[in-house]
Amino acid sequence: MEQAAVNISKAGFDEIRKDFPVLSQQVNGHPLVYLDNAASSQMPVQVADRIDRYHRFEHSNVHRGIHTLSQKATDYYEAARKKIQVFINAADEHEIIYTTGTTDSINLVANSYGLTNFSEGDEVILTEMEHHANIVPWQMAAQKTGAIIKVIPVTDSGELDIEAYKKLLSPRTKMVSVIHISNALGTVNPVKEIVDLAHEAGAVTLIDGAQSIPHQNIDIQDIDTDFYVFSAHKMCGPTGFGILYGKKHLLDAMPPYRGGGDMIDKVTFEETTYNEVPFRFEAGTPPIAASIGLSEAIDYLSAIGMDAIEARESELVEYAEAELRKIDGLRFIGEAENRASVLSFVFDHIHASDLGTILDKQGIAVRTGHHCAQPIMRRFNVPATTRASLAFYNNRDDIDRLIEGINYTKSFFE
Ligand code: 7TS
Repeated sequence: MEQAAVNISKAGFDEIRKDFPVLSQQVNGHPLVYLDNAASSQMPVQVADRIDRYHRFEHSNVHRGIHTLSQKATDYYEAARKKIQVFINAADEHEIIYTTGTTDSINLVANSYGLTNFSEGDEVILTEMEHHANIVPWQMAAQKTGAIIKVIPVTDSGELDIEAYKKLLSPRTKMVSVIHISNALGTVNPVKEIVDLAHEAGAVTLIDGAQSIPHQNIDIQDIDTDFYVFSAHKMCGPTGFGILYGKKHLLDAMPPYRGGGDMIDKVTFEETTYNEVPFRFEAGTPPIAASIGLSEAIDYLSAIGMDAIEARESELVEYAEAELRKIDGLRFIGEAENRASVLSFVFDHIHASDLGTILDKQGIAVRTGHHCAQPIMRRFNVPATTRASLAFYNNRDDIDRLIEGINYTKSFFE
């Protein structure tokens, strides 16, 4: 039976935990405390049920069939595009391209836009806190074109050095590609300012929104970025699906990245002409069920309200930070003024993986390691951190359990 999303103004955040059955299980003999939301968030039953119903009763391939089921699947698939457009306030639904996730979206831009627009000596500006997904595709494009990667440094508190960024910008800057919220530090970057400065220098921008889309209201037209990318699985949706938003005039001028069915206009052995945007970038049978799942996830998040989610998470982060600060020997990596949902920390005498393993034995799921952001680990001179990352369905009890777990672990090392 399908459940309606909880009305948060009536029910309060603790009520919504019942939408996430995964949270009420025992792990290693303890009630689960899930604090690995930056890696992947959990899926509410409303989204799981919607995907299940599609598979049971509605499945067919899209864009090809004259028959009713195929037409319905196409309608759902395209309605999801419209839903995503409205959710991020993009100007046109054709600016929404389906990909397999943030990584895939960046690879698409680096290959399609980068390989056509970069030449010898052109510059791509990244930051020291990027996820590898926003480093490696640009390096690969730079190797092929002779472009050069420049890096905005990070201050001791984990913020971008905006003055250094201004100095890096030049007429040679072709692309500025920046993480919105750091998955390793939690820093919220001033993306509007970064985009404005890039545009003044004549550069194009990409914002990696993998960690921002689940936590705050995103208004693409207000940020005015040229590209914005995110993954469904970090916002209560399914894995293997994500979005590339791009300004229409840029997408229209970009060549396809992958060839195959659906992305063509006419094919002969001599020549192929291509379909219009966004279909030009969606070769082959697409992730139909996943698009419907993301659409349902957006309905779920919207019913709660992104502003309410942001406020809830800020309150939890503030509480967690204050409680963690009381633990002797704990050192935060990343203490930006403007920080969201991620708490990364180290102890001098406890390795992160030991801490993570002992926490897991107590049913507490955190992530340890370099978080696919090795350059920022090097910047702070640590091989790894322990990272607790929060979602709106976490509560103070989860944080109290984390603190207890850390104190228990510490007792082994003293
Ligand atoms: N960019 C950022 C900022 C991310 O946090 C991640 C995933 C990605 C890109 C890649 O997303 P994907 O969906 O294509 O894999 N971050 C993490 C993390 O912090 N722990 O596991 C995955």
